[in-house]
Amino acid sequence: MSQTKDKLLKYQHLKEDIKQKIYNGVYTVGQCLPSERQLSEEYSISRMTVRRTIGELQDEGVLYRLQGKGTFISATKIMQPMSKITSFTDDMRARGMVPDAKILMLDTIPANELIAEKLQCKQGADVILLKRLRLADNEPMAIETLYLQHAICHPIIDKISQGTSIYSLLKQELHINLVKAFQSIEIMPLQKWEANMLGNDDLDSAMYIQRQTFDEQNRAVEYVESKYRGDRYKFYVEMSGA
Ligand code: 16G
Repeated sequence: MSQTKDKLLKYQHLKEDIKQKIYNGVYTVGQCLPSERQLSEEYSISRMTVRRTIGELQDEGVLYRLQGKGTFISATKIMQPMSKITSFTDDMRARGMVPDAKILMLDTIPANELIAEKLQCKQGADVILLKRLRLADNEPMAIETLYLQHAICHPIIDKISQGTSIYSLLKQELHINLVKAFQSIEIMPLQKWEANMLGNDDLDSAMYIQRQTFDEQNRAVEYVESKYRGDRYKFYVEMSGA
C-alpha cells in the first residue's frame, strides 16, 4: 500500500472513530477530547494528521476548540424538517428551547425590483423590512431579513417592534394562514460582522435560505432571506418514491 493511501486510511479511521464514539455516547456533549498526543499514540498516527482530522471535525461542527483548554464535543445539530411551514418560535419551543429575537432593523422602505417580484407588489410600494438575530437558549442561530407587504401587515408593526413572533401575529391578528412556500438553500459567505453576531468568528459561510410564503388567497405575504449557522443546523426532507 502506498504511504499516502495508508496515511489517508489512518486519518479516515480516526475521523470515523470519533464520530462513532459520539454516536455511541462514549463521548458526550461538552466532553473534552483526548489530547493530540494521546490520540496520535492511540491510533499510531502523526500529530499533524491528528490535528488535520480535528480541524476538519471542527469545520463540520462536530468539535469545537476553546483556547488554552482543549477540544470539546459540540452539541448535536438542530434537525430541521423542510416539509412544513413552521416559525422559528414554534420550532424552538417544540424542542424545549427558549426562542428569542434581537431586532437589528425595523423600517418601512420602497420595494426594489427583487422584493417587488418576491412579494408580488408594485416596485416602490411600501414594504416592512425586519432584520433579526434569532436565538435559541441564548445561542445565536440565524440572521433573518424579512420583508412583509405593508398594505397587508401595517396593523401589526407595533407588535413586531415588541419582538412578537411574526407567524403568530399573522395568524392571530390578521387571520392569515400560511399554506404554501418556496424555499431554497445554498451556501453563502458570511461577513465578519455576521460571523461575530452569530457567535463564532471562525465561521466563513452559512446556509443561505430564501423563503417566499403564500396565504390561502395566494398572496405572497412574506419574503425572507436568512443565514443559518451550518455548524448548528441540519435541514432535511422526507421523500417518497416516484
Ligand atoms: C422561520 C422562517 C421565516 C419566518 C420565521 C417566523 C425558515 C428558514 N424561516 O425562521 O421564514 O419568517 O420563522 O418566525 O424557516 P417567528 O414567527 O418566530 O417570528
